[in-house]
This record gives sequence, structure tokens and C-alpha cells, in this order.
Amino acid sequence: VDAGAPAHRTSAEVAARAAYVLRAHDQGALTVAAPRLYPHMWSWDAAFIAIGLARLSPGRALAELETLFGAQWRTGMVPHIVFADTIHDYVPGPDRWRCQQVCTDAPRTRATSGLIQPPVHAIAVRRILEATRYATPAERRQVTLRIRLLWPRLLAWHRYLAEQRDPGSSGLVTIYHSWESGMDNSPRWDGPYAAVRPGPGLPPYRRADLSALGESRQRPSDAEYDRYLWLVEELRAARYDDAAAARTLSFRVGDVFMSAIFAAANEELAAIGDELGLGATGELLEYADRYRKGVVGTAGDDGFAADIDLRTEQAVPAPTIAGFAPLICGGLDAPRQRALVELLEGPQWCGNPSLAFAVPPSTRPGAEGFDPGRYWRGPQWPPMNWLLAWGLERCGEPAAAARLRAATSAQLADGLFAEYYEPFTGRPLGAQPQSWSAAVALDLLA
Ligand code: 9YW
Repeated sequence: VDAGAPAHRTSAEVAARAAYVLRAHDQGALTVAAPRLYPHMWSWDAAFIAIGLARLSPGRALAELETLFGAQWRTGMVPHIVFADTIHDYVPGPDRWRCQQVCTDAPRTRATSGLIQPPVHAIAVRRILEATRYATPAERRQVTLRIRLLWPRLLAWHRYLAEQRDPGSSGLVTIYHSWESGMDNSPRWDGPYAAVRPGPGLPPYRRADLSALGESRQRPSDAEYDRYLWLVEELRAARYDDAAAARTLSFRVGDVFMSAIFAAANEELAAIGDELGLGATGELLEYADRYRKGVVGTAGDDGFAADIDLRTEQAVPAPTIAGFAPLICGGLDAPRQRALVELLEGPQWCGNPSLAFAVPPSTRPGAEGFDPGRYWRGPQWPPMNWLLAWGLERCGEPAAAARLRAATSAQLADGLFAEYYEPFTGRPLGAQPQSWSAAVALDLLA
């Protein structure tokens, strides 16, 4: 896709370009997140990519998730990176994770990371199932059969999250690393990361991301990267064992955004199980209820939610997009839901008159830690907009959902599918094109 594209293209043109991008990034049964910066499969990217691909081919969309779940660990954990066979120019690569060497639960056939990412997958499977309504009867039969085959793995994933990542049934999913949240350097993590002190045992590493992107001011700092890599050392030393990790890691946070996605995903999975007569509905709805309550329990009078630092048992309120978690899982009483939607659409967030597009910056402009050009500290991320719009629709806010979808589509009408966008200038930043941005465009415009 060429740079310097005209600002406005027709929806059909943007959708066609998005389809072209996904095709170009397709390695057969795996779509790389972005060829240069992220030449592998990422877990929640794969779910968003499947949501986009469902518009083109439900069968190919499901293949994406089959590949991801093919690398599932024996514990049920779905790894946050599945390494593509061919390219190893990513840091940290398999040699640093050493999952197969130190943990018998890791899959034998695929190199993976030893972390997780938010469980958007069941949401994607439900969209694929819905997309088969427009497919031929033969394709519908075939895809439905494959969803049945995938079912035990989906269930094992959700059970892993509920049992291993929340052994006390608190209603919040524990993360061991900010990479697990998907929002690496968000100001959400500044507090908890103060307790992560990289030791002299941190082996040297290369910032492959900086050479791939060329612009270090868009990426996390070296000090942050030291912490990221240090936590990998800690996790590997714990042999990726959840009980050991819970005792020894210097980063453990109850992630409110991940938990909201998990609550909603449980409902989606229950609906799939219901439709296909697969059972487990009661268990899944119980999880949905538990995590919805967990998220809502952290919210203030304005409905804005906060993560919990599990090492100090303190809430860590932060002015980031994750505070809108209750709009993804629902469950707020009517006045607080109204207040939260008004906050989202008001002058501090989407209604900020300085924004190029009325979509939420990853961090509130002007807040401490805000940086309009740096990754999760300010730029706008198309898949996050998609998720919030999807959640708004589900929790009975169709007008706000429609406004967010329209603004997201307008931003993506440049046809560049940037990884993220500078909120004031609208400048496309990060990897270009990025698969999940193209996927979201495809879903919104096809
Ligand atoms: C990295 C692939 C991933 C996303 C994450 C995002 C980034 C990878 O890219 O992390 O090396 O920093 O933070 O959410 O899944 O798109």
C-alpha cells in the first residue's frame, strides 16, 4: 500500500485495500501482525484479524484461530506470540523464551512466548459463526463442524484464565507482564513497574523494534524495555508455572480491561455453545458474571474502572482507555453507565476539540504520562475503537456505538491502516500497514 494516499476514499476502495493487506500478510494459515515490525502471530491480533477475515471467508477466518489454538499449552494457556517458522528477527525470540526447554506444558511443534493476551477469541468465533449465515450451506456445515472441533480448546482457554489467572475467584484476571495487557507502555503500568528492578543478570539484547521502525520516539523507552525483558527472565526462572509465578514475580496486576473482555467473551462462548448444543453454558455464564462484577467493583461514581496492583492490593487508577472497561462487559447501573458514556464522548476524551478524529486517545490528553506520539501513551488504536463500539452496542448504547464506528471508519479512510494514529494531527504512526487495523476497517466497511 503506497504512502501519501488521498485522505478520502470510498468505502468500497478502503475495504478492497484492507482485503489486499490481509492477503499480502497471509502466510497460509497464519497472518503476520506486520511484516517488518511484528513478523509473527500475536494472540489478540489473530482474533481481530479473524473478525475482519470473516467478511471475506469464514473458513479462512477460522483457520487463523485454529493455528493459534494449535499452539495452545497443555494448561489451556493460549500464548501471546506464535512464532512463524521462517523469520526470527524479533526480540525477544524463541531463544530468549526457551519455553519448550524449561516447561513440559509448552507445545512441542511450535515455538511460542510464555505470556497471554486479552481473550478476544470467542468474540471472533461468534462473528465467524454469524458470517456463515451468508455462506453456502456446504461452507456453513464445514465451518460449524470445525468450530465444534475447536470447542474443547476454547473451553480450556477460558478455564485456564478463570482457574490459573484468578485462583481466588476475585473477578479480575491477573497479568504477569504489561505485554499481557496488549498495552505495553501505557501509564497504567508506571506505578506497578516501579517495583520491577532489572538485575545485573539481565542478558544484553537488541532493540529490533527500533531498527524495524526507525523512530524511537514512538516506541517504549530503553528503561521500559529493560523491565519487559527482566520479567521474561523472572518468568522463565519460574518455568512458566502459574503457582510459582504468583509467588515470585515482581509484577502482578488485576487487569480490568482484560477482565472486561473475558466477561464478554464468556457470554459469546456460551451463546456459541447454546447454538451448537455443546453445553457448558452455566459455567461460562457464571464466569461472565464473576468478571463483570470484578470490573464494575473497581469503578468510581463516573463508572471509570481501575486496575488493582496485586502486590500492594491497591487500586492503580490511571487516565487511560482501559478505564472504559465497563462499556465492554456491561453491568453498571443506568446512571453510572450514562456518566461513563458522557465521559467517553465529552471534552476530555472523544469530544476534545483538538482531536483530528473523535476516537479515544489511548491516554487522556494532558494527563500525566500522556505523549501524543508514543505508542500506548496517547495515540489512537483502531482495534480498541472497534472493541469499544462493539461493547457500547451490546450494553444498549447504539447511538454512541454508531458515532464511534463512523469516526473510526473516517480515520481509516486514508487506506493506510496504520498501527496507531497521532490524535491531534491524525498522522499515521507505527507499522503501516498493520493487519489488525486493516481487519477492523474491513469489518466496519464491508
Ligand atoms: C511489541 C502486535 C502487538 C500487539 C500489542 C502491541 C504490540 C508487540 O504489537 O506489541 O513488540 O511491542 O502493544 O498489543 O498485539 O500487533
